[in-house]
Parts: sequence; C-alpha cells; structure tokens
Amino acid sequence: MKLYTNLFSPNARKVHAVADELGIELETQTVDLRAGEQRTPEYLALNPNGKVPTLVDGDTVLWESNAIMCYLAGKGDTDLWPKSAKRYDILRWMFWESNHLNNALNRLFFQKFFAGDNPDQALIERATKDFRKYATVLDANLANNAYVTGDTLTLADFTVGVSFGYAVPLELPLEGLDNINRWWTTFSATKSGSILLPG
Ligand SMILES: N[C@@H](CCC(=O)N[C@@H](CS)C(=O)NCC(=O)O)C(=O)O
Repeated sequence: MKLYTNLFSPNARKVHAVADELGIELETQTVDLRAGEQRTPEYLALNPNGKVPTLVDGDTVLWESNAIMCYLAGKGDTDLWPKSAKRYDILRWMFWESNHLNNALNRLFFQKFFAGDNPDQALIERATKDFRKYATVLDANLANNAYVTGDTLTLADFTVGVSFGYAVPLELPLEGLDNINRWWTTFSATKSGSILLPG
C-alpha cells in the first residue's frame, strides 16, 4: 500500500500513527505542498481535491484521512475499530473532528504557516474561539472516559488527538481543559501517539 503524504500535514500524520499502531508498513511518497506537487495532473488524477493524504492499494484509491484510517483498521480485527455498536460512536467523533475541530484547526494552520506576514487577525480570533468551543465538548466527554470513546484506545483518539500536537505553534486555547490535558499527555507519550506530534 502506498501513501501519498506530507509529514507537515496533521491529516497525513493521523494515518501514519494508525498504521504504526496496527503494525502496517506503508510505502510512502512525499507530496511537496509548498512546491505545488498536489496540483500536478498526475496527483489530481488520484485525488481531485489536491490534498494529502491519499492511499493507493491495488485498484483502490482512497482520500480523506479518516476514511483511510478506517480502511487500514478494517484490514484485520482490532479494538481500534471494533465490529460492534461502538463503531458508530467512533464514527461520531471522527465526523465531529472533521466538521468542527479540524475545521477550526485548519483555519489556524493556514494563517500561521501559509499567510505570510499578514495573517488575518479577525479570522484567527474566530477560529480560536471555535476551537475552544469544540475542545470544551471533548473535555466534558473525557471527564468520564479514559479515551475518547470509553476505556480503550480507538481510531477516535487518533483522529481527535492530532490537533493537540499543534497546541504550542498554533497557540490553542486549552487552559483549564484538564481532562484533555490528562488524556493527551498519556496518549502522546505512547509510541504511535507520539507520531501525532509535529516533528
Ligand atoms: N479532509 C481532508 C483534508 C486534507 C487536507 O486539508 N490536507 C491539507 C494538509 S493538512 C493539504 O493537503 N493541503 C494542500 C492544499 O490545500 O493545497 C482529510 O482529512 O484528508
């Protein structure tokens, strides 16, 4: 299986971390985002969105990091992606991440790393406020759970977790969110969890 990736990307990083946890070795090809390699005709034929990550497995071409994570975990039997009703709770948090947490993170990410000398301060304020709003929802959930969907590690932890690796460079508003801090400190100290941290 080949992953088109860039380790600068939080969405690509999640896939690497899950592959590591599953013991799956991926062939990788770095897509140079600053050089615009994601917009070459060859790459757009694989992923018309012009974004990383993209997985190619034989005739299967898959984009969207969260779908790729499910695909990798679905190759075997694993508690990360159990074949039980818990799967829907995991999916809930994966959709939530994609719609809310990751949306706020992406806006901050772009302003911080790609907007040059003139980041849009109003946009940063709005995205920071949104991030805090959704992080508070996660914090309340973690008050009763060791992990995002209960007492075991699942794909939901990898999906949601990647944002918190960027807490320092993106100045994420995490003050007082003690449950997140406890969960993230433990998780990011594990071998696969540490892959979520930008290197
Ligand atoms: N929802 C997509 C988002 C992918 C995405 O936004 N990738 C970014 C890096 S984190 C990218 O490739 N950006 C390059 C561009 O938009 O030109 C996923 O989860 O895979």
